[in-house]
Amino acid sequence: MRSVWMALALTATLSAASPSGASDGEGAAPGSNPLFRDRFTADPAPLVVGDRLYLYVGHDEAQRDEMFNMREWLVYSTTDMKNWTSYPPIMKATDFKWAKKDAWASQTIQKNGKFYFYAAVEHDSSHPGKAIGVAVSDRPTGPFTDARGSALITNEMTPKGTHSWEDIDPTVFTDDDGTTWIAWGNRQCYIARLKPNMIEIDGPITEITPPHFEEGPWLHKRGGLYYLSYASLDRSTQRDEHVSYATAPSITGPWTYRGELTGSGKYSFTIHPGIAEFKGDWYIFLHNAALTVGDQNGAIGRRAVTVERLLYNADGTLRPVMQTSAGVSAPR
Ligand code: FUB
Repeated sequence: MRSVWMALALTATLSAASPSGASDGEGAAPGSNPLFRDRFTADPAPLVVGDRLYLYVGHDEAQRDEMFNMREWLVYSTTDMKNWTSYPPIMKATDFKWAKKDAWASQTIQKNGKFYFYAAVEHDSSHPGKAIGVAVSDRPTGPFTDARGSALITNEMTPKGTHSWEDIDPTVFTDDDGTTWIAWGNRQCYIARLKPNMIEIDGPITEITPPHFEEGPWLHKRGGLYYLSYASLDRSTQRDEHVSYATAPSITGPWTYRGELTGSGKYSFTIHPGIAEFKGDWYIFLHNAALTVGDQNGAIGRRAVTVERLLYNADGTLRPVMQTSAGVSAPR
């Protein structure tokens, strides 16, 4: 089957061939974008623990025209959104013994005194296609170890799906009643309840695909309103992903499409939102492909994470977000 991703990869690599993007960041204001300039990072997923925000990312290591080369996940932390601490890699894709490769998008959540890390990887030939694993640690900075010894979600569990990479990009959210939900997908968006042990699906998998859904769902709640933000692609008019969102009065819906939240990430086909409230302010993390490291330009597989403030209107809708160079270094 011809992969849409492969065609888009070529387009995105070519369009990224001539950026005079951000480079090593010497002299860059703390909090300006991209956040990390010594290596390529993607798929940002924030987690707040006490007075510290942890940001989980995939490590982009694509060489030349390679589409993706992602072998491990990294974590950074901050207490002020401006100065970041880095740590050793928290896990490799192949630390899931049943996985072959591809440390794709992830999210970590705290529950029962532990940290649960959900991540997309390529399964071995026993369950071909992408799959979602869950790993656990006593600390947000890991190291994380496989919590099951098998995938939590495999391609066979979503049989109506059209392609082998549909089960990616987990987002996890604990509701006020203590129930944790997991949503994920590419082209189709699914949601299911997790058992209290956090490592098994509880009950049915429901499809909730919103308009123009491409991938990268992110669940959050503010006041009484639930938000499903996601990388969207209107295939009739757009070449690169934007971020769109839907809202609902409950985690089980009904979801109302609210339109686009952002345009595309500079030079990037993908964009991947991650949202968190930290010390009274809301933030949206994204990625673009505007960073140059050494002689390597940004590309579909050489991305860089960014952050912007996320603001709400009085009715709970979100104000449009622009990816900027100043990021949160800009005065309010
Ligand atoms: O980083 C690999 C894939 O690209 C992610 O799983 C998607 O969300 C897109 O960002």
